[in-house]
Amino acid sequence: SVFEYAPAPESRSVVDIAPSYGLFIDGEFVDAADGKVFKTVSPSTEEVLSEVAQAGEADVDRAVKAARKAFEKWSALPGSERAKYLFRIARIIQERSRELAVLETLDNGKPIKETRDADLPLVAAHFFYYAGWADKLDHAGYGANPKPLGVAGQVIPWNFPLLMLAWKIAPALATGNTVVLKPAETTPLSALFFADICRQAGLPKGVVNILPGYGDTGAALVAHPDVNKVAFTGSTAVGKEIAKTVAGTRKKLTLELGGKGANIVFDDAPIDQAVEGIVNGIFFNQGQVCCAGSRLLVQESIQDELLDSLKRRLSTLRLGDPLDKNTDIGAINSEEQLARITSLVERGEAEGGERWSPACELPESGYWFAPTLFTNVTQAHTIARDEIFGPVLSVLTFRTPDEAVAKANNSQYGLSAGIWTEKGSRILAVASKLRAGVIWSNTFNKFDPTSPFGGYKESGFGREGGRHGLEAYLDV
Ligand code: TXE
Repeated sequence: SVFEYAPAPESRSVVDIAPSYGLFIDGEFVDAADGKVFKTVSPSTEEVLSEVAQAGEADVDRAVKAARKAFEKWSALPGSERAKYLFRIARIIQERSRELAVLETLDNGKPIKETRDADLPLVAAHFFYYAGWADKLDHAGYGANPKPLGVAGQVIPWNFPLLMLAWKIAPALATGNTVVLKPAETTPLSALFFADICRQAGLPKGVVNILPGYGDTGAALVAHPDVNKVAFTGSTAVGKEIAKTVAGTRKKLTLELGGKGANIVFDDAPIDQAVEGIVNGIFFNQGQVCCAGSRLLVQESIQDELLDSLKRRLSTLRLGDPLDKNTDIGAINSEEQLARITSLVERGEAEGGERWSPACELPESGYWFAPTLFTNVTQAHTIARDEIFGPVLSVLTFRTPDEAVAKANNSQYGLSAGIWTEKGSRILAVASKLRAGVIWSNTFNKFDPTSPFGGYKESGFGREGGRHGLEAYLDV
């Protein structure tokens, strides 16, 4: 299959990390105008990986100007020509996927098993998928000759650094827009490697610009008057700030924000399969996933059996060196995120939740959190309401399907849900009542570039992926 790629990466020596990186503007790596830099560390060891230029307002302006200039030619290319570049980028990603998987694991802390088998194949698949659309936009269902918007300002988080970049950049380029993207401050490296891949692919200068930096860099990008489209994935709080900035301008906006996904297990569910799905739902990427199944809703009659199996399974998970291909649970991305998780877990205990973790030794350096289960949780508890964004599962029970639906929908968020049952009719009935943008049945955290992804309620608006993902980048 075209989605297969290089053999398993095994050590950090497969990737050559430079001691310092510049901003990527107009096809060149350059210093920040004010010379500012910041360090990026490996969360599993706290080792400094590299020093990265930090973009300020002047750099944002320079990058947006480069993207504006590039837009004239890029948008005028026939779609079939843009497709060639995107296919080339997709193939280079496959060819360099060992490097990229190791790099992502080092900078983010997630297990190599995940970067190798999930992130990288999905990144390549996303570019292949949107490459395929570039010459078919007349057939996207939006009428003949839909127009690109112009310069897209894109701000992404640290939990899937390269995949979020792919979700943002691939549809933008396929539709003829140009891009200025700000990666998260804790994970700039794979985006800078991607910049190098753009050069390798011969992508015209200025079509993609990468500006590492903190929140103020993102804020300057979003506010820049010559940006036509803003795409953001991150916290609900920052999403609301961005919505305020964009209000009153003609910028088009999509927001992909937090979640508190319900994983609903009925009494007829295949228990072993459900246990795997629950584990994948909340411990994949240490739970730092917007669509994580962070609330387990289990039918009361099978609660004991399910929790026994789940605890046995959790006791087999291996936590440690993310570059070890047997590792299931890697490091938390940053000290700040670890502090956030810790404080919410303490709150969970203070409010009466019962905390359980398997016996598990945490490495001495780096940022770690053991897989954690909370029982004795009610809907009023903070840990049942707030996004924890960590390896922490809150268990609640229900008796009837209606009660399951009511509890699942009792959230400010509406991003994801899972339904576990053998009954097809029940899957359809329950799914139709859930207020969530993505619903899985008898599986969880499955992604595919052909499927639109996005939220209801405070999880944001707009869709990424699939044909719907084109809409965000076109005037139709
Ligand atoms: O997010 P931020 P943080 C949630 C999750 C997590 C919490 C905080 O619950 O615990 O958010 O994480 C940039 N204008 N999610 O603090 O700050 C920032 O530099 C423009 C869910 O890391 O939202 C980074 O590039 N940009 C989420 C990006 O926004 C700004 C993924 C995300 O950082 C900015 C991440 C500003 N004012 C966190 N301030 C998901 N939906 O998957 C910051 N940024």
